Amino acid sequence: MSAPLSCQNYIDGQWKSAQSGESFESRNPADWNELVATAPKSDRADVDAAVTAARRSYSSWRLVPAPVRSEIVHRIGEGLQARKEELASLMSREMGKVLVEARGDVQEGIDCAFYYAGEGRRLFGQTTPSELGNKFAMTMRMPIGVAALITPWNFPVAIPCWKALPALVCGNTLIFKPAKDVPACATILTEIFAAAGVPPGVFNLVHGTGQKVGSALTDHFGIDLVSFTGSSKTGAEVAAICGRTHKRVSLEMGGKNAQIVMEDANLDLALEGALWGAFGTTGQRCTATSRLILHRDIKADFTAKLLAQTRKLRLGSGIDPNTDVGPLVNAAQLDRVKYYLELAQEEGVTILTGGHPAQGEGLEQGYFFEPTILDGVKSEMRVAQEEIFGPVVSLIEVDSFEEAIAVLNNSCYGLSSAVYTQNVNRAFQAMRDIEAGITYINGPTIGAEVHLPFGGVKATGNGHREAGSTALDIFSNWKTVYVDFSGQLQRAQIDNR
Ligand code: UN1
Repeated sequence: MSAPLSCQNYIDGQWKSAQSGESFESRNPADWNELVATAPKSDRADVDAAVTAARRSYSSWRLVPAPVRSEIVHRIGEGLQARKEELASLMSREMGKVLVEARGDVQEGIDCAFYYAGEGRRLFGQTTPSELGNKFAMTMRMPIGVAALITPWNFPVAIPCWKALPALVCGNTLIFKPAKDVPACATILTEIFAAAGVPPGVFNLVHGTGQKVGSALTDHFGIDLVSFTGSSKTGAEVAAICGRTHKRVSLEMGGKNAQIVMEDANLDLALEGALWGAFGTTGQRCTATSRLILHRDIKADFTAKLLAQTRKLRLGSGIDPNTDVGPLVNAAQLDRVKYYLELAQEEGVTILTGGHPAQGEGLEQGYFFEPTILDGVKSEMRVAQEEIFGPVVSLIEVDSFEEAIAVLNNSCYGLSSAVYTQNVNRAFQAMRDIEAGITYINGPTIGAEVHLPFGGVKATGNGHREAGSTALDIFSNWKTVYVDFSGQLQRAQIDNR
């Protein structure tokens, strides 16, 4: 057990306590006796200080050439590589994910850094002919200003990197508000940013709750943009406040992702995909597979195999290399999953395995829940409609491919989706007809890569796409520039030919 980390805010290049002097604790969800960190319980006063620093530093940071800004982003990637193991084990202790996945989370941050480091030498605009002679027309990307990044606990490194790195390359200054469950990961990440040479005030860290820090950032007139990942309920509140205060807002919210398995699928492959998609990260991904839509011809066989494999999954601390499934992140998440299991019973579904907080040696002091399979689920039931964010998967039987697509689309969310079929026609129909931001053919719903757009439709998002070159559209404004070198007043749209 390592000594607890004493985290601080990072404002204008200085590590500081909250002005209130108060703090909160971060504990290991696999063993709540282990204190992982303490962190400042910040409020509006700390947010004000961070906004002042970010606004002041914006005037110089926006003028640093983008290739120079991206050299710093490259060094952040190197810093993440150098501290990967340390960060991964800290992450596993702080929010519970198994070590291999924690390494993957850091790796996603590294990949993101090297991708956006290259973007500093592109940031392409367009040149296009003018309708008038001796006149030049072009577009260029301009930074937006001060951006607030409000991030969740399930990807404590990858998601802040998805947001911060393109935002920095575009020339914005930032205030990072990590989820209150992961202050230690956020602190190490901030140390890496500072060591890479991000100037004081350009990247600020303010710890605390959504109610205090998140809302102070969202309604602050010194903030130009909010990039939020979290629940659809909170996202709707964030969007409403940003609407009233004229901010750009990018929202990445819930999912109720489904994997379809057709009767022509490679069943062993579909089984591996389902296990990984449903129970990887203890189901705590916004891309997690929470519905399995199974063709009736293969359902019995597939379900029997899935059940056998699920029963073999080993629960435990994420640090233990023998663990397949770690704990839920906190007591509130455990209560949420328990609530949905009660609801499932009221709705009359069959619990094939799991269904309870897990008992057993080494699990007594953690938020463990048994990997759970619900059978006999109907598409309209609340367990099939609402995001659970835990190791629970619902089986829905269908009679045809058309019905499978209709069931998949019967959701207010639309993030990720997967179809297992060996029929190329069905694969292409699925790509066309599925209502989701991401569709996998013969792969699970989780595992998006950083150089492609990430985001969803319907209540999952508000039209933006993180990652890839599309993230640049969140963090920059287009400026259109006309240069008239005729020496005369030329009037566009006036018929002077
Ligand atoms: C999330 O759960 O919010 O596609 C992000 C994936 C990961 C990212 C998930 N690369 O599953």
